[in-house]
Amino acid sequence: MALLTPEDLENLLDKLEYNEKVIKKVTGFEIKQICEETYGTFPDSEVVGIVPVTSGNGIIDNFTASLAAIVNHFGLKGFVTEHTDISGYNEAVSRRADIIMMADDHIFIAHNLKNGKISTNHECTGIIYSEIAARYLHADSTDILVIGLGRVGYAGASHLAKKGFNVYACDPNIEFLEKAVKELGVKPYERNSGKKFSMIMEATPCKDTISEGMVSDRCLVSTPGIPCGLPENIGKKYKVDMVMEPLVIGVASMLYSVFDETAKFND
Ligand code: NAI
Ligand code: PYL
Ligand code: MG
Repeated sequence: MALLTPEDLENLLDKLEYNEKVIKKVTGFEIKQICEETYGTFPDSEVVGIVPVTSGNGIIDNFTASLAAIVNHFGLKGFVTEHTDISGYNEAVSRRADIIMMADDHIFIAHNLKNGKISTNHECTGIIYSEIAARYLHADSTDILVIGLGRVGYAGASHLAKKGFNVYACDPNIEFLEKAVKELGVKPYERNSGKKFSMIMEATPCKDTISEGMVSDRCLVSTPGIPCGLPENIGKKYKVDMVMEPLVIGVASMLYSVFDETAKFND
């Protein structure tokens, strides 16, 4: 399990502001619009209780404070409980939280206590980063490459397959690749095939997973992966557009996934 570090969380809202500009430029949409359309939901002044969890590797400095800043950035009222773990959960409920957010080393959830909806950061991150890639204004086909078929990548590949994209994927874990071929109908991508892509979703914990042979003349790399999978020289040489940030976009996706459906989407 790749864990965030306090360094990853530095200048979070500056990184978000930069990525929001890129997303607007390469898709024509704001991140809020993409989230609203992806889930058919809308915020309604929900109160979000954020509970620090001490299990495993323990508290990550600034993690829950970052979540509160993210929740407030998206117009909701967020608070971090004074207590941790079960005591913190109890405190959040007694302080009338509508949504609980908390993470151990394996799973990071958002749970809406009012409508029962619950989501995980991995799935929501895979969905939103693949949705951003899929909306690339300069896409040259419906072919899209997913690099990494773990918890995030598989969710992204599944989302794209459901939307009807021609999904290619690669992962050294043969079991994961075979599962995606069998269950999602993705095509295994051979690195020496010479096939290039204008849309790439990279979800691995490894750097430089993207090679020169993968990149079309105009290409969007949408990657939650930490560290970055796009080598700097390739990014510069091909003027690759890239959306990459360590937490906020995935958390926005989690929040929208547990909001109530909007009336306009109900008819
Ligand atoms: P995971 O460990 O479940 O899956 C990673 C997959 O990448 C594995 O199947 C592995 O075999 C594959 N992989 C490794 N090297 C590869 C390569 N060279 N080419 C193709 N596939 C390769 O990890 P998970 O949970 O899916 O997270 C993926 C990355 O996303 C991690 O770096 C994690 O820290 C990050 N992450 C970032 C978030 C954000 O908001 N930015 C949110 C959640 C995760
Ligand atoms: C949500 C991130 C994205 C990538 N890896 C995930 C991670 O770092 N998970 C661990 C989060 C632990 C939080 C700690 C706290 O401060 O409450 N239990
Ligand atoms: Mg993110």
